Amino acid sequence: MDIKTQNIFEKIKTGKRINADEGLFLYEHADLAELGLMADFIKRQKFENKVFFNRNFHLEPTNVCIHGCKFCSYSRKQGEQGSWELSMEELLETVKKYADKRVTEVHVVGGVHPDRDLNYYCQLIAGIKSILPEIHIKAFTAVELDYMFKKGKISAEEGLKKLKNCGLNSIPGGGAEIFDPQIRKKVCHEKSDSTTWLAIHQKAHLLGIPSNATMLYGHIEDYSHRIDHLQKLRELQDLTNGFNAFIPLKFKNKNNLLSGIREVNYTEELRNYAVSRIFLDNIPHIKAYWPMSGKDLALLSLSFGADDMDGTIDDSTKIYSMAGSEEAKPTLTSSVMIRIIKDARHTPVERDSEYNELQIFS
Ligand code: V47
Ligand code: SF4
Repeated sequence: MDIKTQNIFEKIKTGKRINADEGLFLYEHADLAELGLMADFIKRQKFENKVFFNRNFHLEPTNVCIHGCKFCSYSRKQGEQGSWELSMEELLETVKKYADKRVTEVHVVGGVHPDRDLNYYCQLIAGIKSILPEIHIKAFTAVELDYMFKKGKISAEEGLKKLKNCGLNSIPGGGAEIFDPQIRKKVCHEKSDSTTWLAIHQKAHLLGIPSNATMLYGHIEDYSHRIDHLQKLRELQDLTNGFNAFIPLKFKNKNNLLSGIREVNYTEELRNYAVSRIFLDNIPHIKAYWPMSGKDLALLSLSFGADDMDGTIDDSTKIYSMAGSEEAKPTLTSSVMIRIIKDARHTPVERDSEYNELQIFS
């Protein structure tokens, strides 16, 4: 280990926070095995050998979207070939299929549809709760929420309160992309800016609605933009402590306007997991989102700081298969999830959406 890495490891061992320059150094120069060692040290201090998962499914009401993010392979304009707009009845029929399955969470996410508003989505949330009263509803990125609130001429605070009253439990981490305004302008100039994303999450946390955060990386950003992104999340978490998990999302290049960009390789993905774990000392969970990265890489990332495999999914999301993920039909039964985590020599723990431990499979 060189002297700078040794100093950083010393800080980690004594529970001190690393700064932006040190984060940048790790991205640019650190040896991958040494990064893994440091990230795994932190992960084990927090959770020992445990790896979390839940039983969940996704509900994607529509892929019609007013925005045209260049990295997106999923959105379509209204009426365009490949677009879908599920009716309330169709959505609730899908939910009914889960009445006799042991799922604990539904993740609702979709395009920013021009005609659907806060009342519509409140009705959807309440409808889901009437069918599955115990389910945790994690719904709507800050970008979808921003549109609902603006359309309804309602403040974020009032809008979030209304959704919470209808049954919303938490907010997923999507829409964060990369906070740097110059990069954001180039890859998703139309949608909510980073200040708005952060403000909606802050408001949610203050209202007792926890959330997750993502970072879309591996396109046109450089390491300094990633550190800036992580720093903004760390600062907000210092204020609110409302983020449960951070999910790094590697840019996938199929069927979108950035298809000319080569995807980063496995070593870069592992580097990114490790730096995220080391830098984000105040966000408890680092999620390896296997429908995006593939199961094998997700399992490897568990030795590079990640502690959470998200959930069983039940082939209910299309975002990543449309962007070229190797997981064309993402589904894991809980028994397979348990087996692959055990095969990687970790202890699987089924969790609920607030990370309460439901069952340990030791
Ligand atoms: O915001 C879109 C990303 C996100 C591509 O909170 C892409 O538990 C890679 O946020 N390549 C939505 N990424 C998904 C999301 C998420 C996923 C899993 C768990 C949670 C959680 C949240 O997907 C978007 C965008 O950043 N995305 N296109 C692409 N081509
Ligand atoms: Fe719309 Fe989200 Fe795709 Fe952007 S990433 S075009 S906001 S669905």
